[in-house]
Amino acid sequence: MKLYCSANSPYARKPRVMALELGITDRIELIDTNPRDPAGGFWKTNPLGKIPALETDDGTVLFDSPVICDYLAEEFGDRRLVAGDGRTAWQARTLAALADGIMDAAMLVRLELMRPGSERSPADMAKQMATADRGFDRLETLLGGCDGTPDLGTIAAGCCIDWVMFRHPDTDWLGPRPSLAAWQERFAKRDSMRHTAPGRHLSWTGD
Ligand SMILES: N[C@@H](CCC(=O)N[C@@H](CS)C(=O)NCC(=O)O)C(=O)O
Repeated sequence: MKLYCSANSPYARKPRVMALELGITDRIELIDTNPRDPAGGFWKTNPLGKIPALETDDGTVLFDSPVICDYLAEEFGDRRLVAGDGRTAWQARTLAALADGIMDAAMLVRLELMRPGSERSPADMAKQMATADRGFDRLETLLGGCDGTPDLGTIAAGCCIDWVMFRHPDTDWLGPRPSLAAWQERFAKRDSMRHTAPGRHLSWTGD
């Protein structure tokens, strides 16, 4: 299989973590992809021009990240990563949707910050940051006190927290949320999370 991804995409990190947890990295080739480059041919793989996308061995293309993660959990994990910590599968998927939504809001702010100042909307950026802030409150409610069992939800949450802190370092995301901070610290110690942390290289070991 081929996973179109990049080193720092938080959405693409989720299936990379899943593959490490499932022990199937030998079956997946990582293809470093700039999704915005029209010359690279990636838009033929995913017409939406977004990573991650997974091409299976029979040439089927799957996107977006929740679909790819579900596929890996169903096909290779005996559903082991579908839900942990006493969550139902629906609760785990909702936790993943919460994490994805926080990343969407924080990504919109990042994209605004990449525009010239005159083209930014401070009101919209404030709205998106407030969404991310409320999302972090909910993450603390759902994860504070939980152990670090990996599943569709916790993997998305771990990728989300790390990336939001990486790209928006001026905000103190975990200081006011000590039980989420404790959860994140535990989860970040997993090999799958260490090898894929933002700033590491795109490889299965991060080296
Ligand atoms: N909902 C999608 C979001 C994927 C996404 O936005 N990926 C970013 C990279 S972090 C991307 O490819 N952006 C390119 C663009 O929007 O032009 C998913 O979960 O896979």
